[in-house]
Amino acid sequence: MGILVGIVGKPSSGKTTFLNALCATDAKTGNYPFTTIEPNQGVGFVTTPCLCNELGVKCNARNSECIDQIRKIPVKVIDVAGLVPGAYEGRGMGNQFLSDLAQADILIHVVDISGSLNEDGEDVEPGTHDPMKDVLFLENEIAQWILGILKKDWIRATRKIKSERGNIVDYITDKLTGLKITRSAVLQAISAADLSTSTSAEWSDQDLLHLSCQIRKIGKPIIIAANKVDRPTSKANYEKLTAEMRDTIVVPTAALIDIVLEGLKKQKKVEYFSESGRLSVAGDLSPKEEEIIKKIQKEILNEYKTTGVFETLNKAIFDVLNLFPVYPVADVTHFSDKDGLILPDVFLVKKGTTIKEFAGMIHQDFMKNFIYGIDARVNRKISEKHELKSNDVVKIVAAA
Ligand SMILES: Nc1nc2c(ncn2[C@@H]2O[C@H](COP(=O)(O)OP(=O)(O)OP(=O)(O)O)[C@@H](O)[C@H]2O)c(=O)[nH]1
Ligand SMILES: [Mg+2]
Repeated sequence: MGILVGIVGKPSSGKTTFLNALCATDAKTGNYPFTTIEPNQGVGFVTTPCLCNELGVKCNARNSECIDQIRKIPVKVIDVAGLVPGAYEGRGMGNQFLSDLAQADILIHVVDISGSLNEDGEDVEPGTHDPMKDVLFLENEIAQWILGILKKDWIRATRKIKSERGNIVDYITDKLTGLKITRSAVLQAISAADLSTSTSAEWSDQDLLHLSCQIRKIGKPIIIAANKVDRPTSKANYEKLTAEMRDTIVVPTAALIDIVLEGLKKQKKVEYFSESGRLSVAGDLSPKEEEIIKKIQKEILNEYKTTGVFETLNKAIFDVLNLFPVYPVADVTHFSDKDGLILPDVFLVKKGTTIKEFAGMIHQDFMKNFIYGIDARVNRKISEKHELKSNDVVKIVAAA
């Protein structure tokens, strides 16, 4: 199925610009609310040092790319309509928006850190809107959405579970399967909300809200892109938000600046590497362009190193979801597949994934017919319960 990243936020915060910068797409942007109605999709790349360097081989990347020994792993990204207060009750683009996000594993919340838009995404005096409000509102909105799904039929269902000795964890998991929320996430959330599974028929509305907040945290974690850091009122807000958000990662971003630099790069006027933020002049610039470049170098790249777009995706995958790369091979001596391609594929794996589950990520039949695995780095047999770790290279031995 692969990982899906959802880009969310209020109208005009820069979600589509962010998608375009991240995925080199050309979706429509605009300085008015609800430019996006139908979701836009793209493919972004997370980067990690490729194992070809460490293992001293020349790789033949296939499901990913390897450039200068950096492995670029594709991840699907979706940019949806702006979210306004009351969406879960149908305001703005309402529930459609939410169902577009159902399959997302993580959300990038693009916030207008300059504080120049009200909660509906309309222009206000720059710096007068507190971005913290947007953060709290979005968390609540998603939790309310989950709560709405849980509450439907709740009383009847919990009575039935009580009388028939059913399992509340299974029931909730079942209700939320459409949201890609797993049984273990539900269990974790119940425990974090301090609820007892044996008394679900007595859980109060407040309990259900707490539970929904925990499910949201675990099942749809959020990373914040503090966007539009190029604007004068942004820096103070960015520092304030970072200080206030202890458990959430906040990355300063300037999606529009990335688009501007990529545009100049296309015209061969600059050399620019978005991932590292390296920028240099490569051709003739007009005085105006020269001024823009100087300003970007001084106010964005010197200050924040990069435009933050790629960093946000990398942090989302590696620091929030805690995924890590694992390379499957067929030949453990040459680290190649059966056709001789070296380190062709890499998969993003969750902590706790066993070799047998990993086999299932490659092909259902591999899991069904799994016999054992081999850790290719040391050429040692591993049993089905063995948990994978970052940068493992493994062979799966399955019955034909
Ligand atoms: N200064 C500045 N402006 C930006 C930045 N990113 C986006 N914008 C501008 O913000 C406006 C809205 O951008 P969009 O990408 O269309 O915003 P959106 O969140 O997709 O908006 P909706 O689709 O209407 O919800 C546009 O005028 C963009 O050029 C940025 O980093 N800096
Ligand atoms: Mg948009």
